[in-house]
Amino acid sequence: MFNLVIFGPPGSGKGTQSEKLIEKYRLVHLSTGDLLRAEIANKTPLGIEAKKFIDNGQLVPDEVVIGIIDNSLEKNKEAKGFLFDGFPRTVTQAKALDKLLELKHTVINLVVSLQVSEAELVKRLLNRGITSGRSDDTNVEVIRKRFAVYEKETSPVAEHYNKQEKLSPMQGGNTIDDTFHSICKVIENVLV
Ligand code: B4P
Repeated sequence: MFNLVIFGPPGSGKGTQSEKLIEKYRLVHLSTGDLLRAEIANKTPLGIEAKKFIDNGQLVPDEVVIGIIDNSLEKNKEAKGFLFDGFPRTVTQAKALDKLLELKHTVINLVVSLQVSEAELVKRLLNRGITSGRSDDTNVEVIRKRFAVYEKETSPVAEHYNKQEKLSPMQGGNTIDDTFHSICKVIENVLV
């Protein structure tokens, strides 16, 4: 089994690269952002609650997203591997993921951390906001709040995986294809 985490600030290209990586490596894509947006679109009680946090630039509570990931792992028992996109976003989530994978006798093999300048991130998110209709991408204040939350709550997750010698920092400010090729090179090194 090969399990990959794609990590980085909002707009760093996690979702974009994940689409390409799942096709190439046949991994099951678990994006907590997508799963939460599906709950919102279906107006489930969980979605209605999550929307308040997302629209305000905050993280959805740990127990909610950990529950979503637990369910998704159960639903995909035959998977050859998973690509975790946008999860874990806190050290609590990272520790919970380690435990869930241990129960399945597997581990995270690699964490790709995309590094992009803040100016480029703002540009990308506002651009996406024009076409996606995503309410968290249209307001600069909400975008800045997401960066602040990332610094405080999410960036320590990198150290969690650094200690496990699984972290691979990578330039994410290049073109989509160049970034994809760099990620593939690192994956091939881990797979041999
Ligand atoms: P997510 O859905 O995870 O999204 P994101 O961080 O905003 O964006 P991503 O990095 O995937 O960017 P993308 O590739 O699309 O999170 C949304 C919200 O959900 C969070 O703020 C939070 O509230 C909640 N949430 C999700 N997971 C959670 C968790 N685990 N715990 C708690 N809360 C959680 O790229 C962005 C744009 O850039 C796109 O338009 C793309 O086309 C463009 N782009 C990408 N790569 C490019 C490149 N190389 N060059 C030029 N443009 C590029």
